This record gives sequence, C-alpha cells and structure tokens, in this order.
Amino acid sequence: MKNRYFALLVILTIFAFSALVGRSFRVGKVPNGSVNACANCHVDPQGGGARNDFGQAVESRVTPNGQENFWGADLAAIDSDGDGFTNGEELQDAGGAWTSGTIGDPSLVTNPGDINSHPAPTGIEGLTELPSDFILSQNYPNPFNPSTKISYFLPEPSHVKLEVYNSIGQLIRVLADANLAAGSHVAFWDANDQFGYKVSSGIYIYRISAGDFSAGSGNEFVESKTMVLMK
Ligand SMILES: [Ca+2]
Ligand SMILES: [Ca+2]
Repeated sequence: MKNRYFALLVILTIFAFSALVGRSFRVGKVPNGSVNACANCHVDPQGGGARNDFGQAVESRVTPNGQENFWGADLAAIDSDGDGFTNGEELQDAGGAWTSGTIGDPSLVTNPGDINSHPAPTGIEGLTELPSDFILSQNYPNPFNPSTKISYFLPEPSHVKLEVYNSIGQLIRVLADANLAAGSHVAFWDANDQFGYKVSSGIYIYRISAGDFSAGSGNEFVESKTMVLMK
C-alpha cells in the first residue's frame, strides 16, 4: 500500500514540476522575459491566476507541436494591454527582431500585460524602429464564441477597411471603414451580421485593405485570414 502512495506522489511531483517548467520556459521566449517573469502573462503580480491580454496573445501563437517561437514583429506591434505602448516597446524590442540573448535595456522593461506598467516616454527612444509593414494578426480566441478580437498594425496613417465574409464570399459585416492613425488597432466581432442577427457556426474570412491604392504607389495592403465560429 505504501508503495502505491509513493508512486502516486512521484507521479504528481513530476506532473507539477513539468507544468511549472513548461510555463516558465515561455518566459525565456520573449525579450527580457525574466524581468517580469510569469507576471508578463498572468493577472496575479506573482505570476499566477488567469492569463492577461498579453498572455492570451501569446497563447494564441503557441503552436500545437510544442514549438513556441511566438515572439516576432506582429506580437511586438500589438498593444495587448491597451496602455498606449506596444508589447515591443514595453519589452525593449520594438521591431520584434529578438531571437536570443539580450536586446534593449532590461532596466527599462515594463509589463506588456499590465496596463499600469508602461514605459516613460523617454524609455522607448533609440529602440529598433517599429515594423515598416502592415500586419494583420490571427484573431483571438479562435475558434470563438460568442466574440473574437482582431488586431492589426499600420506603419503609417491609412484608410482601413476591415470586413467579414462567409465561406461563400458574401459580405457579412464591416468592422472598420475609416481613416486611422499609424500604430496598433483592435477590432471586435460579436458574430452579428450587418442587420444585428447572430450568424451560424462555421468558417468566416476577415479581410483588411489599407494603404495607398493610387496607381503605382506599390503600397497597398490586402490580406485575408480565416476564423471559426463554434457554438
Ligand atoms: Ca502595452
Ligand atoms: Ca503595460
């Protein structure tokens, strides 16, 4: 009987340890991740509890086969916690160029998941340039119900059209049709069509068009991604 308890204890210990290692491992996958440790991604200042908005953005990029190289220009360009500074600015890697080693000044790092932690305006001077391209991110959550968030980045002020289509190409909803400032933007889709009716489960396509469409500008941006509404 004792042996069984011992075996159970060993299994539980291994499970808890691997879960801890699995999570803290991600800390090493964002630039200067050790400064805020697990609190980068979780609501509790000690690093526990539910995922904050940055943690959710990270989670949506973790690939199923266990590769977790989620850091890059698109995650760096988004302001996950809505404090007016992009994740890249907060982590001292504005362009999302970091792959390993150190970048930026760790003493200036703030928490990309905490709206109350943000850089002093002088803290982002001299950083790598912001991305020079338009970016359309994968929606989060996905699959979703009842609503989802779509983030995108504009390298310059631009007219933006963000539309949702169903799988047979019918326009369902216009999420944005406006002149917007450079920087990161967020749109939400509540799975309602343009008449306010809930749409059914299935695959939907969101499409952004932005930039300069005048002839020969070479600066127009059109991109589509799919998302799944699952009720
Ligand atoms: Ca931020
Ligand atoms: Ca912050």
